[in-house]
Amino acid sequence: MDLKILVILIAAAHGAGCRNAAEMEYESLYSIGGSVLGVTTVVDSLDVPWEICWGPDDNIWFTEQSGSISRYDPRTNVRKRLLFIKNTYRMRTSGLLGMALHTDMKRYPYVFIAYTARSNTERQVSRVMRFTYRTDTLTDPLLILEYAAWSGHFGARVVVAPDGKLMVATGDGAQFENAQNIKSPHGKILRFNIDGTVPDDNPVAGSPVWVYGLRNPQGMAYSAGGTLYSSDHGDATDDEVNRIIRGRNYGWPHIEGYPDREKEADFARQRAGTEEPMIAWTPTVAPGHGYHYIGKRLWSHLSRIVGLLGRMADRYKFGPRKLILTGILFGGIAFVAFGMMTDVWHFYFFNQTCEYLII
Ligand SMILES: [Ca+2]
Ligand SMILES: [Ca+2]
Repeated sequence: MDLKILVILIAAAHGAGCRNAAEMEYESLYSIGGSVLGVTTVVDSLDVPWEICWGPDDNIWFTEQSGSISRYDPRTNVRKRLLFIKNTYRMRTSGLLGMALHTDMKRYPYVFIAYTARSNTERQVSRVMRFTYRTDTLTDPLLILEYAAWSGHFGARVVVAPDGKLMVATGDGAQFENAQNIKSPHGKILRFNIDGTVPDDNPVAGSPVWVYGLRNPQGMAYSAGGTLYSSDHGDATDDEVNRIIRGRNYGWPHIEGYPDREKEADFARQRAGTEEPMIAWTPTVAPGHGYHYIGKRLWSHLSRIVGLLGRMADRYKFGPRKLILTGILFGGIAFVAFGMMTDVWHFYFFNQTCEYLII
């Protein structure tokens, strides 16, 4: 599989005075309004990248599903593998998936991952792990959670919350009873302290469950104001984006999308604390990860980029379903990309074409 990280550089308004952009060789160059936008591949031959994030070292960190955690320095063009997790169990959508770097790595040099492992028995298991980052390597593995894995619906997005807690989105494992079972870690968003213990102020004492009733949440993002949003893959209908509120029930499998059928409305009436999505899509769109952006000028740029990416989807054989605009909801934007502000805007994103990434 030959997957890539692409970078889009957007020159500052009116395309002037942009040294980095001018030095870059582009595969494509676009003019959008008063801005210049160039696209080039910076890393290729990847084995299904699943997570990408900007590190405090101004490097791009990313996971590959086969078990690699790597770092790419956009200034030197050097890619370095930091860790290969040998016991990764990769089958269709399982493997090394989500990763989050602590937002204050000087004090807390921690990297969190969610992956599927070969256990000591015949069966595969899902794990949430913490590693400590030390000079070009990841050491001191700490197991935060190990739980049952089946053949799909792994969720596996991890983020560090503004309050320093670790949030983990888990899929229901395609086992219908899991999402509404408060004792199961599946079909939930879980909340941990970064040492793996359960915070005292979680909704249920001693339980990592923060919210429940989810199917396969693969996207989480905090807004600048500290609100957590999460996308959730629906079944044949009703992909969702949810505003995550402590202790709420997001309905699955009894409610798909809005509670607009009689049985769904009954369930919502009978159960306190059910929460309907901010938006639901039918036909489904398979929302991936999300990123929250603020800034009017950037928003203007991004609105146009999303349109452009739609066209690039054909050119680079993106699944169009991978690109999703939720900016109307967030007052920002969400798609598989992120940015850094210098005199140019940088957006790195994966050219993901793996048929198993969306279910
Ligand atoms: Ca729902
Ligand atoms: Ca419905």
